[in-house]
Amino acid sequence: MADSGQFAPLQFEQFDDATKIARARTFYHWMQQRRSVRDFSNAPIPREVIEQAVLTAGSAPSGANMQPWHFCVVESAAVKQEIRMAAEAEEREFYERRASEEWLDALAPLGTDAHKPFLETAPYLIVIFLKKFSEGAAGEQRKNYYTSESVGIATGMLLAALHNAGVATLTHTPSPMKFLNQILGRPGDERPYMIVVAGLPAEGAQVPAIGKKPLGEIAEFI
Ligand code: IYR
Repeated sequence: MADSGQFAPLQFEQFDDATKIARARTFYHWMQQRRSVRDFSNAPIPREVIEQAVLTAGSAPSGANMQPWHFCVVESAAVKQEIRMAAEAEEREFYERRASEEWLDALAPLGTDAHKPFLETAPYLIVIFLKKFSEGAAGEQRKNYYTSESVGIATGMLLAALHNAGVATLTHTPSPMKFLNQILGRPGDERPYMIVVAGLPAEGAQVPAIGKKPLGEIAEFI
């Protein structure tokens, strides 16, 4: 191993095979119950749940450990309203003009439209920004690597952490999302990556009757 860095002993918990299998099954059973929710209640969620989930996301691997993400957690009703107004304006453009027939056909089973009340109803909007650059120790600009891979992994871990804590989510990407830099006061070189809407489902919330592909369709062992 290169001797240019500093190293510490790995902390790694070991399980016997039966325990490995049991844990893998339990985790899958839990995770396959995650659904994208579009009908949220305004019931509050303790802020610490969100803080812990963001810490989990921030523990993701990233290119050269540059951690090229920033999480803006929006609780303010006024800011949520601003985001909803701007997002719905983009979505109207999308549904009325920008989206191809093929795209609208693909979305039909989800029953989505330009109307996004959940952006105000849900207690939290977690807006994830992707940073092409980080600030070095001396304030210099440093390039980040594999940024979309890194932020994608962190976002997946955020969704898993919130689901694990009993918080429902929606990954929402009004396009384009540049309005988020302006509303949230983020630098122009950060790319809004995703809005993760987080809260509890409204009573009687419904979700599209869609499923996931079986193992044989998504994987092969060679
Ligand atoms: N951003 C739009 C459209 C949309 C696009 C995809 I791809 C989806 O999986 C879901 C929605 C909207 O939120 O309605």
